[in-house]
Amino acid sequence: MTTGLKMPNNFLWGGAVAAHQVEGGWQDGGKGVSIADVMAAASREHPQREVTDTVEPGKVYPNHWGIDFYHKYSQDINLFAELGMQAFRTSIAWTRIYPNGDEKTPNAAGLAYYHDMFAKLHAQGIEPVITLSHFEMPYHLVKEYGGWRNRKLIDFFVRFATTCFEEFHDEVRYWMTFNEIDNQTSWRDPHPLLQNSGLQLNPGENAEEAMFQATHNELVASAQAVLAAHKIDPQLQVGGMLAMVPIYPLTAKPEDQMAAMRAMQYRYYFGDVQVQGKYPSWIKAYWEQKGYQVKVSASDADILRRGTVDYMGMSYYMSFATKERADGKVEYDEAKDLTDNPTLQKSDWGWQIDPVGLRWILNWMQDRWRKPIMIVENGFGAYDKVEDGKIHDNYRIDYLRAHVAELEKAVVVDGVNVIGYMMWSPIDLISASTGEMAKRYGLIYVDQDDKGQGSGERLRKDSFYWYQKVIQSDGVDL
Ligand code: P53
Repeated sequence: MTTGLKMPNNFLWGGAVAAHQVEGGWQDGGKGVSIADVMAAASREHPQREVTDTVEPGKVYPNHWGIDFYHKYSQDINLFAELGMQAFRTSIAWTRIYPNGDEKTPNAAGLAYYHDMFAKLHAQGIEPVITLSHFEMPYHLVKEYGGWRNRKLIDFFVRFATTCFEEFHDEVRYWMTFNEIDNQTSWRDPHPLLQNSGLQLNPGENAEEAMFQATHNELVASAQAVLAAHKIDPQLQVGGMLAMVPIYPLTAKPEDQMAAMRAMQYRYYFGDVQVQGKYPSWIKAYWEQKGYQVKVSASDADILRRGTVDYMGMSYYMSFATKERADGKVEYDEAKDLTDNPTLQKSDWGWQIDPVGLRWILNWMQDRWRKPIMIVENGFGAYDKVEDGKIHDNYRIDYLRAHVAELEKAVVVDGVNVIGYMMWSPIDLISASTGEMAKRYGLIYVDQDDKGQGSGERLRKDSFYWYQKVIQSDGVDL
């Protein structure tokens, strides 16, 4: 492949995971039950993960074991060091620190676990990058309080965040508040509402209104967390985190252009609030037309205005396309208004592969928000085959190479301020959407199947050696 462009010296190359997808040890060290612990596995054909009130016999709960990172982190971090990773993004499981979420004092064993992990990372010269809430809120907060539609969650989250900042501010500089807060714009699907906000809809409840209420509370909590972090240690960098998916107009028809503009406004208003400190104008008009009563308290506007983020974290996997609606309305409903893009190929899970879209969205973010950007996820879920102890995952290398090449153009040619790239994922893990192990993302293979069976052995894939060269050469050798 042609050589890539040289990336700045201080650019952070790394890899990302989330606690619930790797740790396992779901009842170890005083950990409480998280929403991920009651989410049964699904499959590619039937992707809907069922949430059960209790752990039911006969059902498969893959987040109970993850890839046993809870016990194996030390050896896995050695592999990350061998890979050359300069940064490692994971999350702090809320339920290890506050097992039920509403306690007054934190769980010492949980704090000790992360101190140890961060020490191990620093010993290997790897910078930890930490998400506070990555699809793993305490299930108690769902059952007792109704999840994020309840304002009490703001205090619980801010207490958790403050504990983490006080405890780890010498060890962790880069933080993010909520993972992919914008995934909830597909509110017609119950999964993101549950996964992001712990919402189980009441009979007759309007899902979209509930989404706006829950995410308002999250945006206030996020802003309060930023303020708390800067008070504890002004050096701390706190970001938002969005799943960036460009939504293109299908054609040059003005109506298609308008549909795409509204789709982008709708999916990314979270970023407007987190960066600009206030809601965009279209939202208030929209709430009014729909008759939504989003409860906002008197001090919220001031908190949002002051608690703006230091940078924007983002994931990138794919792009969407949309077109004019048959009913002529300029509205966006993610379950109804997306259309295939005939110019793109799809992954086995139907995700449209679009490397140029990464350059496109980085430019869009730079122009709109003018904040540093950190790519904290980008990767390819695929079936892998082990042959004689080797995994020849050229398809994954092709995906990553094409995306890194476009990232480099965005940084070097277009001048976009991207401070790091953390691919998803250095190691195989449990898929968030389906709970499968078979949808593999790793540069390191984990010998384990969808039911948790296997030796758990770690094997370096071909992509491991490829990424090692990319990092060593500052992005020149793709
Ligand atoms: P999985 C949807 C669309 C884009 C990214 O996803 C998404 C999702 C939700 O699944 O999630 C992020 O494992 C998420 C990770 C997740 C990763 O993308 O469903 O932050 O936790 O594992 C890949 O294939």
